[in-house]
Amino acid sequence: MPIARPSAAVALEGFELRVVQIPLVSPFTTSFGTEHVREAIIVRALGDGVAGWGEIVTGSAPLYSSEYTQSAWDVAVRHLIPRLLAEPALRGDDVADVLRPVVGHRMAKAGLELAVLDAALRAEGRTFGEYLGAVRDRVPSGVSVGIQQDPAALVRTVRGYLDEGYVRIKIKIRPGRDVADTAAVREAFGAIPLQVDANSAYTLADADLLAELDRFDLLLIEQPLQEDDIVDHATLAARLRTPVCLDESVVSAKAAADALALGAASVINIKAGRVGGYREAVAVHDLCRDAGVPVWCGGMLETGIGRAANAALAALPGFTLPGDVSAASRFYARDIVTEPAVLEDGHVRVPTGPGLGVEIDPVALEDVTVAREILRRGA
Ligand code: SMG
Ligand code: MG
Repeated sequence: MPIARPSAAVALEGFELRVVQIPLVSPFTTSFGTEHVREAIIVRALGDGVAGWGEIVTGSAPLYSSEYTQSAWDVAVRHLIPRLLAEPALRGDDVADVLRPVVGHRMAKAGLELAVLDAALRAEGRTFGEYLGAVRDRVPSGVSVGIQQDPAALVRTVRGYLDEGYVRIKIKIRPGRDVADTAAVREAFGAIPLQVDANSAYTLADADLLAELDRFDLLLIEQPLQEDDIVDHATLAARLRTPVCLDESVVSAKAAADALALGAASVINIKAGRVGGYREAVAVHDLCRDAGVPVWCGGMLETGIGRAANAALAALPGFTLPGDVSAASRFYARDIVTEPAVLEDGHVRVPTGPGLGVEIDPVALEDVTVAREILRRGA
């Protein structure tokens, strides 16, 4: 079900970029490091009487993927924004095609696409969910739990999230913090929906160890091997009973199709930033749906802007597993939108206002902004 009706065109006058740094309510530890502050780039597309918001989900260092704040900022300023401003008027639907000559830099492209789409849809009075093809007004909410001090601390942390109502738990694992951590959560909470995410921390030589996780009846193991290890993932998947889900490896609809054809994954995590935009994310959704492959919506610790977009995306019909679409309070004491996402009965609502359906809290945004630049047409 490809996007049925394109967005209106916007006569773009410029873009505003901001680097924001938002403190996390608690440190977030993955196999590649610990974050205390979320750094991201907030985009504002400035049109003729309209404006739209987007978010570039890069972090401060190239650890999850090769992109990071300064690479995204540089490519946006020097290459991507000039291409967009060279168009007299632009539909959100055309952003990906205009930016296609630039290789890679998918998160940067996705954030710019989102800002243009938001501007166009606000002008039309249409919601982002309608535009994408959402079929639900709320989505089940899973939570991603970082590596804790020890398994006992992990159990305490997970208990807190279960008490809040999260319907699925994902725990981060790394070598040395895998089987015992997973066992502790299984033993403490019984048959809860549980999955693990390795963020590329293993190699095929760890296959026997990873097979020990089979006994925990996990929903899936996410990205055990490196981004480029598609063939190794296929070899591993054949040795595990736990379904293999790919995150980092799926950088496009083509990459998703290839991974499925090779048997490298039986579940796909969809993140718009990682695949270069929301339209490409819908393409991944569509091909998985046609192939009968379950998908779920990943998260990049988004602010209220990207979080609203993810809720809309996760409301598409092929998203049959709960996503990492949590309440804003999972990460932030203070979001940059006036109505941060909240957990209601284990679900997050898909916003219903025009465009992304969230309004920016200008004071909160200003307070977390550490760099700002405006690029205008013809300047
Ligand atoms: O937004 O809830 C969230 C975070 C979910 O674990 C999460 N994301 O590999 O899936 C993943 C990680 C990547 C984030 S590290 C910047
Ligand atoms: Mg992941």
